[in-house]
Amino acid sequence: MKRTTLSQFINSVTDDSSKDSHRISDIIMTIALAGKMISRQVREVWLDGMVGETGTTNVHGEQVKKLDDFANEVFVELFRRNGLVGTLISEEMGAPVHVGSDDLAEEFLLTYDPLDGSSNIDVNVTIGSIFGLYRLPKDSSAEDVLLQPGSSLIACGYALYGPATNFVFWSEHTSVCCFILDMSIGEFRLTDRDMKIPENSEIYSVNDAHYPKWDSATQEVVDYLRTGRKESATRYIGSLVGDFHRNMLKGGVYLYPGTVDSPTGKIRLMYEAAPLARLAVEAGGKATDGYQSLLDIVPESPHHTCPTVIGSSKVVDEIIEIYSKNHTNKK
Ligand code: AFP
Repeated sequence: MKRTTLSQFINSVTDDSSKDSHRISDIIMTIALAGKMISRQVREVWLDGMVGETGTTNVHGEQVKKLDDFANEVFVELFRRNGLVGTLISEEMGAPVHVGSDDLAEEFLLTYDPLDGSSNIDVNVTIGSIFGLYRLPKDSSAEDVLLQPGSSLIACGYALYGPATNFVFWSEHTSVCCFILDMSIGEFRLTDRDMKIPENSEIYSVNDAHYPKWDSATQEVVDYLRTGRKESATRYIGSLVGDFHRNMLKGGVYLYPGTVDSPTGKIRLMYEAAPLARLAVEAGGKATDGYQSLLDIVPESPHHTCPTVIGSSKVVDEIIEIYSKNHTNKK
């Protein structure tokens, strides 16, 4: 018996009597399609001459890769055509883009990092697309209505382009579930309908080269992870989504702390930190900026960045304790 396909799975969790449930299912299927289209291009990148940069920089001042641009356009094109969500916010677009085609669409905001870890594109190392689907307050006229915290996510997940392509998501109607792309039929197949992150692990993922620029609390945290626990191992791909996926399977913690020069760090809240934080929490893990849950932070702008710590609950608890001890000592 072959494994359940994504379409079969989505059909089984969709409430036939609810327009809302149908809409969420259609949105998830569209994101999975985007994942398949991007996955195909990632595999052809060397043959299609799509390596390298476009020569432009994005809103974060980073060089845009040709594949970043392609992946962003895949999302825009698919959602412009079907009009299922009101607004898109992407790492690669300076401002939110309106694509909705009916009243129901206006209740949904889709945020995404079309290609996370793009510095790894040209070296054939795992990258992925991260998304968050937010429900917007009804009839709100406030201008900042798009600035939603991770606690108002109703679905989130990622497509991972590694040796195989995975699609992992959580929604109001499901647990965290994992699929793998069956290339022979072009469909994702279910591998786990209730993913749980191990409670503890020796793995930590951080860019150690930033050590001299961290504050003393963060230095203490990383010293502890390195030498203060019974066992310790560093694994850092440089694609958050890749590090996150490994940690979901094996346990571990991913950290991207702020530095003295850049206290909020680099990870974008609305389409990187919050969606992955929500997945981790729904899978039994934890997520913090050191002092508060990542799910409680209300973004000040679509591209808001925040210090990020996500992973196995026991390790994250230990990290929170070190931060809070330092905070108390400073008072
Ligand atoms: P890009 O998607 O712009 O490549 O950023 C990737 C990322 O946000 C995250 O996926 C990595 O873990 C992190 O940056 C790597 O940053 P450092 O090179 O500073 O470690």
